Amino acid sequence: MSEDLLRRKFEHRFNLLDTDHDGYITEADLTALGDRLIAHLQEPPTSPKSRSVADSRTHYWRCLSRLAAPDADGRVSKDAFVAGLAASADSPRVREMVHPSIKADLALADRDDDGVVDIDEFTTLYTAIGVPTGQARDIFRVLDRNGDGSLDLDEWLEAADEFFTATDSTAPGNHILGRV
Ligand SMILES: [Ca+2]
Ligand SMILES: [Ca+2]
Ligand SMILES: [Ca+2]
Repeated sequence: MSEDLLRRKFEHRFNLLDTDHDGYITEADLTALGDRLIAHLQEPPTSPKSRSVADSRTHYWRCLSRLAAPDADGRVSKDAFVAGLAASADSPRVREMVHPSIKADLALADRDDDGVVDIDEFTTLYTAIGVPTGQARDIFRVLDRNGDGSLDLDEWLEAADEFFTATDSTAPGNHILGRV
């Protein structure tokens, strides 16, 4: 059962990263995703926040291509993605891949630069990756574990780590990217 949950989560993650829906993740998918966030939040493309988002996607791709062997055309299939994540779940490699993009996304979403993300800032970011507003608001409430109305970096990283490792169906981080 728990392995089913992990597989469902990894497949869900894959589908959101496969920006052009061709059944493979490529470096271009990750670049496009970063560009979409930057455009949606109307951040100037050359600002430090935008550069961090772009750099974090390059980093994500480099880590992913070590973790989930790309084919000869530089593409990671869904099976390779799921197998690579499953094989790395207990190592720091997934955290190393994911954390920089979360830090960059938090900074990008944090429009008033108070160091945390409120529900409106969160919802704006999430609609950019294709999560409907109502669902984004629900996700925010689950991830805001201390219920102070804002999401700080620790809460966000904890949820991401749970997403990639938790086999407990009640772990809040399971829903960081919407219902799985
Ligand atoms: Ca693709
Ligand atoms: Ca803020
Ligand atoms: Ca909080």
